[in-house]
Amino acid sequence: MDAPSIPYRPDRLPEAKMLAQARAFRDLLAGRRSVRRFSPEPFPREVLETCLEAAGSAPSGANKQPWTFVVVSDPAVKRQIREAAEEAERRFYETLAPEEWLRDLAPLGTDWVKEHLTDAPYLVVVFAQDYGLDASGNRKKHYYVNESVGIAVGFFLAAVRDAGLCALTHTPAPMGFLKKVLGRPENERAYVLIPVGYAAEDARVPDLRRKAPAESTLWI
Ligand code: IYR
Repeated sequence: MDAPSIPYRPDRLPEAKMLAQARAFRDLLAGRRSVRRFSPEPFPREVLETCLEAAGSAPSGANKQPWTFVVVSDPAVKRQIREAAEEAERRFYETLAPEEWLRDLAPLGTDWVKEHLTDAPYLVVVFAQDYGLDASGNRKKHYYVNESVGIAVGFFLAAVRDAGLCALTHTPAPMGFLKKVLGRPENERAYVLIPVGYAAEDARVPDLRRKAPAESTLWI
């Protein structure tokens, strides 16, 4: 039996408009920077809800949508997350990180202090579902989980940028504490933690250079 389907006729653009839009979107994304100093100023919750809907429109293995977004705004929970993250990060920077890794991080100016975890109005904690659980607790297969969740996070970062807000893809190492603090079920694993908000007035970012197209693209 054929699976049910519906027609799909996405708008075509005239070529000049196609190029103009491609350039505008490239420029919008090129202006995105990872921000580590946030203003505590709030922004409308509906904007974040909408950006999360954009994230949820990402393609995923067998359309399983194997992600959960936990949005934290409760100051006590943010503080708990910051304390646990800083404890893990302090161990990383002071003992675990190999020399080469620390050298690679030096241009970013990062250290174990994570004020963004309490300053940003929202922390979006993304969980990957390694398998599904139905209502009776039976395991359901999920596919290409890391790829699917990574694409959803990419959609989310683009949506946040388009809304004029800033974000940071933060992966405190190790991230196991997030599952405990947020009481997530056995099938979920913390994937990335994303503070979202306005950049602080005095925020600065490293003077990074992006690869030129010829360094990353091959046309055959
Ligand atoms: N998790 C640490 C270290 C860190 C690692 C990478 I790779 C980065 O691109 C940035 C930081 C931290 O968040 O400081």
